[in-house]
Amino acid sequence: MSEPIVGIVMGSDSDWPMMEPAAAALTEFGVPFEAHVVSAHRTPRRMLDYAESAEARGLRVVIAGAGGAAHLPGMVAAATPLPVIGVPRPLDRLDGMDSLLSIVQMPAGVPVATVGIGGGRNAGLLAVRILAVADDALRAAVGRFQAELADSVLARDAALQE
Ligand code: RP5
Repeated sequence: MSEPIVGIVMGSDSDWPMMEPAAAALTEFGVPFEAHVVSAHRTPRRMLDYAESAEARGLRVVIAGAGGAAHLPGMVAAATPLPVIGVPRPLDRLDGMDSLLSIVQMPAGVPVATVGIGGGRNAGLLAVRILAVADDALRAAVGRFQAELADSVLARDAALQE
């Protein structure tokens, strides 16, 4: 397998069901990735080591998912020049609004591209699009994916007419 160019990190292994669709999207497009548990609160030094070494290790995009006081995406973005995509996890309380606001409302200068609550798949697809900016073959694959998506909607509409 090729060296990973996308890093998926999550605050807990309990986040994996939300993050697995991100991994699945990357796999669909043949993008090599790694996935690790890296907690901003429980393993802060590990988080900094991960973020600070990410670029030199060959990563080009980081996808970070967390719930509650979800500081992981923002703190990773603070410690790497790579684009960071944040995925807010809905926990039992507050329906993920706390996670969303913790991730999306970043101070100017430290951007996190935040997807919707529980939006693991879109995070993976957004990472693919970011990589596709400098990769013609990947951009063509994104175009085919979009055409298939449109076809599937038309097919469902046609089924409704039967
Ligand atoms: C966050 O706390 C994690 O990202 C997770 O979403 C949440 C709960 O973690 P666990 O208590 O399930 O390990 O840091």
